[in-house]
Amino acid sequence: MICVLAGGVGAARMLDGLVRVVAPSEITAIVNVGDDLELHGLHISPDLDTITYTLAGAINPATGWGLVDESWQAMAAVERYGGITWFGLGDRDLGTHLYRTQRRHDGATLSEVTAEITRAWDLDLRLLPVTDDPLRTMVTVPGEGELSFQEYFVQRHHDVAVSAVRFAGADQARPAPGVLDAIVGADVVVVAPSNPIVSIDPVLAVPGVREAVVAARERTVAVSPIVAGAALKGPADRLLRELGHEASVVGVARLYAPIAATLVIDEADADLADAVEAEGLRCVVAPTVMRDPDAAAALARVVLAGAPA
Ligand code: FO1
Repeated sequence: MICVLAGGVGAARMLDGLVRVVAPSEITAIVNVGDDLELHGLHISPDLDTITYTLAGAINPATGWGLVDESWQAMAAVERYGGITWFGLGDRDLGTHLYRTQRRHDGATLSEVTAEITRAWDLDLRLLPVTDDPLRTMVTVPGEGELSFQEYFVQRHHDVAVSAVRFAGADQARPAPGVLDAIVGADVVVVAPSNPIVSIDPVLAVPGVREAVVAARERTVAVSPIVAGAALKGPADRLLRELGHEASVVGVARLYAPIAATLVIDEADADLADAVEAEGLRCVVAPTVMRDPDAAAALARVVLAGAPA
């Protein structure tokens, strides 16, 4: 059984590779929900939806989020009224949020609704929100105070410097059903190439989760989201620097040393392999840029081989 700690786009691509290498029924993804938001009265779970749509082959390849072949009639109608349109919700994507919101009103947990949605897309892997309780990533921007994650990431195009990140609700949040068992029972725990600060940390912030991953350290393999000092997508490199870390595979190694025994880095960083190992992790050098599902499958094989048998 493979357990994957997952954020958004990078994790979705990693999972799209893993399902080509091991049976999807063998895979459980523990997914960040700190990016979730309430908008237009709807509960939106971007990381869960990005993974679902990617594995269903329905993702918008141009953006890495939302559905392919979308129409935008609802957003155009909202625009007429001067309503909120900075967070783009396609007409079919809205169906997901309408369903999730209604089911939550019926009393279903986010885990239960997520299982219904993945089943409706014929996905055999298990997607677990890290918690069914409220958890929201809040970002402090000097001079502006706190922004919600999507206000930072989308509304401000993450082009503002950040001085602090916190995960509102983390202290009261409980791991969703199956989360701790999935980590404890995993033959391999994979830390997907997601943003360490705003995708992986909120997952680890739920009480009990970090401890479970630390206990599984020897069979945990992390994939660096930083290649040659930069993020492939999104603000991971800038966030690392702004929060006092090194935006390199060595900086990622320092962050992940307590939770993973192995770090997979790209060939572009091969010269830093010794520096990574000096941080106390085994270092595996391999192509980590998942340009297509075959590249993702090749990386999945490297990751699974990276864990001691
Ligand atoms: N990202 C954007 O940059 N602009 C958007 O308008 C936008 C809308 C959106 C709608 C649904 C969804 O599931 C994701 C969406 N994203 C958008 C991406 C989202 O902000 C990120 O995928 C995650 O929150 C970061 O991993």
